[in-house]
Amino acid sequence: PQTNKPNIVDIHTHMYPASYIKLLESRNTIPLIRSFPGHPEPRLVLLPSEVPLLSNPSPSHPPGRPLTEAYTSLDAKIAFMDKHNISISVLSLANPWLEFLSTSPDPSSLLEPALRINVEFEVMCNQHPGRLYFFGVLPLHPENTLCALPLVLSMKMKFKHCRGVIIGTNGLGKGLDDPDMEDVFEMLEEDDLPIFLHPHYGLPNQVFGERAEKGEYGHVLSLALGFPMETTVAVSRMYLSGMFDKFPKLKVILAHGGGTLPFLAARIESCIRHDGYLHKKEKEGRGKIKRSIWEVLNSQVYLDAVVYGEVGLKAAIQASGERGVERLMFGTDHPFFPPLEEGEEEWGSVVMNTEAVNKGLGEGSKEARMVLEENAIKILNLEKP
Ligand code: 5CU
Repeated sequence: PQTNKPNIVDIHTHMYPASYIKLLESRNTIPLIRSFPGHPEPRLVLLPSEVPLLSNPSPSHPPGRPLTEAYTSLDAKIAFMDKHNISISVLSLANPWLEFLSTSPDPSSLLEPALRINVEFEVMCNQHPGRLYFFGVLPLHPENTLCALPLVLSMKMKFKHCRGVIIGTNGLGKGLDDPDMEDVFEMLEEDDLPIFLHPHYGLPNQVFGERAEKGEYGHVLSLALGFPMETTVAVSRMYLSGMFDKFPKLKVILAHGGGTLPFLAARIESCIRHDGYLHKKEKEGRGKIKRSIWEVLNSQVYLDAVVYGEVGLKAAIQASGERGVERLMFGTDHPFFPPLEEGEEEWGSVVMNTEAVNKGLGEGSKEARMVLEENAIKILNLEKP
């Protein structure tokens, strides 16, 4: 990395290892990889909002995104890191992880791919000592919550570079307020493995209307609004169900600055305080949420800084409490949001996130250094470069 800028730690940076790519190549429902006539690169089709476009693909703009080497190549990841002054990356499998396999009747069918992917990440980390860590993937199957146990155990023991797990908002199929998730949360709390919570589904297509469904607005509505709302709903359900009270040492890192949680936390709090049903339940001793959403945000939740602007960044810090600046960690979302024109080497999406930190907190300030580098080192127990 260049020496005149602070080193950056990127905690939100994805890859699809070789075995996952092979899996997607073999599929004909999403997630899948497919080639379209007239387009040299195969395309990666992931999102539920892309399904309507798959059955009738536009010849000029087929669904999905080009599967470039940025998604698959470790050399490309390292070159990206060097270009953007990133000294350490905490890699994770991108959405939708292994959720599409959870419909198989045999829970163990998830175990083998999960194990293989985690091994692939560990091998990558070993190739670049000190520069790479990863969030592992879990085999979450509705029929057998404990099938993740051997992997969780080996994350601490065998995978020296594993610093937590990435999961989606669906959990075992019924969200993160599902009582069956308690087994999973308990294992992660016990092993002090933070959850990196990341969206995949967005909001239902109908919310965005016919023109969006026909692809007229590209991915804008699902990614800018659907993804953050999905995270907000998932973590709010988790909070309302009392999961944070049950697992007070569980750490949850929310993608994209917590979705819209920083902006909506006070509204959630007010709705709780003024809800007749919850009030009655509490009076009858049938359950009380012990801590306010603010207290949870200040103690168990961490936010990434993938918000692209100063306003969102400051909201995320403020929502995270008096010492909120200690709870934000920089991310890029690489390899998503690449430059669209050839020859643009620096990624505009990364520049926006870096500038948000530098403008919001002051370039070179102690606070900016914390968000760009130091918080992640401390929270995720990384080796200082
Ligand atoms: O562009 C996209 O579809 C995505 C995605 O699927 N996941 C993500 O993390 N960012 C962007």
